[in-house]
Amino acid sequence: MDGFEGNKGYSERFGLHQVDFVDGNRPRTPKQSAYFFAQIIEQNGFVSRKQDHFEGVKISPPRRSTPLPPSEVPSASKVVWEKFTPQKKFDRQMYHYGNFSQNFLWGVSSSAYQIEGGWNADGKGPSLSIWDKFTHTPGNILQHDTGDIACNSYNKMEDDIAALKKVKVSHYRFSVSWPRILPDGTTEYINQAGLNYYKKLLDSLIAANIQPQVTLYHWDLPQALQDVGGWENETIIERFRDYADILFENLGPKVQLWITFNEPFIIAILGHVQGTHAPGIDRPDTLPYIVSHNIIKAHAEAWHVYNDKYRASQNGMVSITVNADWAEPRNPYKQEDYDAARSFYLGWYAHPIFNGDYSPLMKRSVLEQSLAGGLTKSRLPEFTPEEIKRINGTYDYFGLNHYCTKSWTNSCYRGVVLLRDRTWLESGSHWLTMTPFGLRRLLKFIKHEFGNPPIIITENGVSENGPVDLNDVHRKYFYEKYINQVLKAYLLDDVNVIGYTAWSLLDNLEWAVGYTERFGLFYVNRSDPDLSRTPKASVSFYSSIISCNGFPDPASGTHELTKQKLCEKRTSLYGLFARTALMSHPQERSPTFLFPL
Ligand code: PNW
Repeated sequence: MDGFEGNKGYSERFGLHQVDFVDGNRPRTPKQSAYFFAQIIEQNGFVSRKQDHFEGVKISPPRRSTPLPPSEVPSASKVVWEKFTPQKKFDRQMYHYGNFSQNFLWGVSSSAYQIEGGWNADGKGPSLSIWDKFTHTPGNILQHDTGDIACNSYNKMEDDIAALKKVKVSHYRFSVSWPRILPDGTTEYINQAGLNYYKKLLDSLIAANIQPQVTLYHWDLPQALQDVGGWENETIIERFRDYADILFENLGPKVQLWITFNEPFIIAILGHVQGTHAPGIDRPDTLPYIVSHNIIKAHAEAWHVYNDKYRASQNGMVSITVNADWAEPRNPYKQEDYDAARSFYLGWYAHPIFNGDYSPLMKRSVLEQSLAGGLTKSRLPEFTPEEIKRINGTYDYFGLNHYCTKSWTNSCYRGVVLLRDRTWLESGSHWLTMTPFGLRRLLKFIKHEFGNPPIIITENGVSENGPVDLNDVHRKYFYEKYINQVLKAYLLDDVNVIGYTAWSLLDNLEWAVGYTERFGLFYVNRSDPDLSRTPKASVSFYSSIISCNGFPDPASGTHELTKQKLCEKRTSLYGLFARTALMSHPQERSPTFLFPL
C-alpha cells in the first residue's frame, strides 16, 4: 500500500492500495493494479484467453493468407488511392477556402449513458442497463468511475441548452436510454416518466431553434434483455423493432433525423470480443458475427417500421451510424499492403445496408480464416435472399463517425497489422492520432463504394487527459484541419456531405477510461457538486466556423473567422507539438494486430 517514501514523504505512491492519509482511520482502496495483480496470482501467471475458448480446436500455425487478386473485387479504394497517392504532404495539408451548402447541418453530439446520470431515477431501475452493471463491477472502469451521476444532464437540461446556444449549432445529437423508456426491454411496461423527459428535451431544443438528431441505441441495453442473451439472441430483433416503434410514435412528430445504432463495430468487438465494454464478454470466434448479424437485421426492421407507419406523416430520415478509420496502405505500391488496407471494417455493416449482403471480400476473408482455424464452415452467418432484399436500401443518408487514420500493412506472420506514423500528432486517447487528410479520402471512398449517398458526419473530435487547460489549442487545430478536409471533399471531390457533428458537447464518461479522457467543447468541473460547465477556447472557434458556414476567403472581406487565430501556418504548430508530447502514450507504440480478418 502507499506508505512513507523516505525523503519524498507521502508524495510518491508505490501502493497497490491507495491510503487516505487525511482520514484518521487511514482507509485503503484497491487500485486497478491490485485487481490485475490478484488475477495474475490466481492464474499463477498469464493464461491465454484463446486457450479458454479454443479448447479442443486445432489452431493451425500462423500462415500467410493468400493475396487477393486486385481485379477480382471491384474496389472503390483503388479509385481513392490512385487519386491521392501522388499527393505530397504539402498538397494534402493545403488550406482550402470556401463554404458549405446553404442548409448544411452543424451539430454537436452526446449519448445518454455518458451524460445523463439519474441512473435509477423515475422508474429506470430496478432493471437498469448493461452499462450500469458493467461500471458497478470492480475493475472494469478506470478509477471506478460510473455514469450514476455523469454530467447530471437528466437534471441540468437548461444548462445544456444554454451551452448549445453558445456554440450556435443548428442540430444536437443525443441518444435515448432504452431502459428509461422500457425498463425490462419489452413493451410490457412503458415508463411514461422516461418518455416525458425526452419530450421535454425535444420541446426545449425546438424552442431554442435547435433541431434534434436522435440515436435509438448508443450501447445502453436493458440488462433484462442481456439476461436472456442480448444481441446474441435473435429475439432481440423484434424487441428493438418494438422499442423503435414506440419512439417513432411518441417522439417522432418532433424529430426529423434518426439514427438506429451507434457504431455496431464497437458493440461487436469491444463488447463481445475484447470485453472492455459492456456486456464485457470476451468470446471471439463466432460471437461478433452473430451479434452484428442481429444488429443489421434489427436496424432494417426499425427502418421498415418508420417507412411503413410514420414516413408519410413525419417525413424524417432514418439511418445507421458506422464508425471507420481511414486505412492507408503503408505502401500503396506493394500489393500486400494494398490488399490489407482494402479489407477494412466499414463495409461489414454498410455493405449489406447500402449494397445488399456482406461484401465478397468479407465473405472470403472470414471463410479463409475460419478454415485456417480448423472449422469446416465460415463463422460469418449468411443472409437468405429474402433477408438481403429486406435489408438492402434501409437508409436515408450515410451516418459516419470518424476519428483517425491508421497505416495498414500485411505481416507474414499475423495477417493485417495496424501501425501509426510517428510524425502524426497524438491526443489524450492512445488510439487517436490527428490525421485530417484521411477524412477526405474516406469520404471519397464512401461516395464511390456506396452509391454517392448524402453523408452526415455524426461524430468527429479529439480528447485531452491530464491537467485542465481551457485554452485547448489542440482541439481548435483538430476542428480547423478536419472540417477543412470535409470542405475539400465537398467542393473539390463532389462528395455529398450534408452535415457535420462534433463529438462532444461536454466532457463526459469516456466508457472504460471513465472521466480521464475529455472530448468536450465544455469542461465539466467534477469537483464542483453542481458539475458546472465552462466553455473551452474551441467553443468560440467552432462557433465561428458555423457562423461562416465554412472557411470564406479573407480576401473577400472580414468575417467572424478572421478574428480567430487559425493554424494555417506551420509555425503556429510548435506550441502544439510541445503539448502533445505531454499527452503521448509511449507504451502504445507497438503495432496492433487486427481481429477478426
Ligand atoms: C465513439 N476506438 O466510440 C463513441 O460513439 C462515443 O460514445 C465515444 O465517446 C467517442 O467515440 C470517443 O471515443 C469510440 O477505439 C470508441 O477506435 C473507441 C474507438 C472509436 C470510437
